[in-house]
Amino acid sequence: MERLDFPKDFLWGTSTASYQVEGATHEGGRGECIWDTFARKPGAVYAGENGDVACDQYHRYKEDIAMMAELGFKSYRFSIAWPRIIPEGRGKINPEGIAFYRNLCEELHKNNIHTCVTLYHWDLPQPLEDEGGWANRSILTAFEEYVKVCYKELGDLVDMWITINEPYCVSHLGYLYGFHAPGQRDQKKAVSAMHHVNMAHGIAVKEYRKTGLKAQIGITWNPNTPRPATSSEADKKAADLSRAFSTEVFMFPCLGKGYPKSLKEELKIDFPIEAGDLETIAQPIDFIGVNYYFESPAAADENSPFKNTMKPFWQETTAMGWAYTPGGLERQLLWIAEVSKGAFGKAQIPIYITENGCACNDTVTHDGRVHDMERVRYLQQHLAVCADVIKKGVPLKGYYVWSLLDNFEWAYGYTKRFGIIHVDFKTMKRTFKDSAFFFRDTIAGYADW
Ligand code: GCO
Repeated sequence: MERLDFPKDFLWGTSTASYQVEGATHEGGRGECIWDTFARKPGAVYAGENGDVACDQYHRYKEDIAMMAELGFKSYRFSIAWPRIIPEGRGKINPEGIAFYRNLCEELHKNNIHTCVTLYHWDLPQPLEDEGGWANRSILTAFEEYVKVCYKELGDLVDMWITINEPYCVSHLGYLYGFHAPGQRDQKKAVSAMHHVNMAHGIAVKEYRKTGLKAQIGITWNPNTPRPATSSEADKKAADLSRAFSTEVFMFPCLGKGYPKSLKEELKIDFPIEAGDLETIAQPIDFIGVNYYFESPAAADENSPFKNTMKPFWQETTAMGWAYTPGGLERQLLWIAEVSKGAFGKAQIPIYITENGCACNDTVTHDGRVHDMERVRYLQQHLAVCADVIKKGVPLKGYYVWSLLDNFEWAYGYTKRFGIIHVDFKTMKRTFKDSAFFFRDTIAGYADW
């Protein structure tokens, strides 16, 4: 029997995001966001599905919090919908939006659950996209206005702030590949968005420090740290370039290292940097959030504009077609600990896994249960890596499973179930899956599978 030991103060959490779980998109004074618009585009989202109802957490948050408390989770990571706070993106503040998030935070604290709040998890107010969105530097004044409202109105109830969720998805998926809202395919806009999302992070940290509030603040990246598909020099270089273009482009400026030189030398990329920008971006942070799902093999590809391509997986894959690669998590965490060592004069920067989990084809069986042992196995493999890297000196302080609930999985709609709680999207009935009970026991210290 293998027993996994986690530090007594290891933070066990679960994650969601506003557009994926809240619903009530036309309620409570909320304005339109880019995902409302994108989901109406034919073919953009599976079967034209959208977040109008989602998991209806806007109305059912007390039930969800009670279920989290029953499982023993100590922290809930959720995001604030910018269009609930400032419906037009700038200007008028929506008091109903403030009230909703205050009620949510107070209910969490009543249940001894810590609040971990993501300021931006992709639901940009549509009027700001109409101005050019993340590709237009003007977004920075709007984002500064927004975060200052959040700090002022919610700062007393938030234990941990995450500035941006996955800058890669904001810029690359939103403006380069078009898979996500706003669905643009324009490299110049994408490169501007990469820089502006880095700037937004720095501004958010800088403004937070001015408040004198004492919560931790950091950022969540979904680092892509591919392994070379073969031991050839060409594939090793391709893996390095892929990591630079999708991960170091965000991590390095934020850690005070500036943009990777290979992006200019190899890909001729110039960022719209203005005087003082790199200093603004490199604000000292209290933690690094990591979203990890899988590791890809990268190979050289001269036909690719980015000179690399991802090779198919040979491993077993989840319902998302993502491989089981727990070894990739170990390699990634060791790499992050190494490259962040000494940043801001700190020996180490604490790391939290802010998302890890998998999609499975879950069904409620005749006995009213969901036997998702595939997900339990995925989680066991990845938690074993977490326990191991801590022993190797990685400053891993907590783990948030993605996700609390089956929810709106972006362009996949509701077809990919990531929750440890099953949601019947017709009735909104929640059902603990076996993976929920697995977490209850793990959090309680019975990680002896
Ligand atoms: C992400 C987002 C989540 C996703 C989850 C599964 O990491 O893409 O933060 O919103 O739903 O990762 O893809």
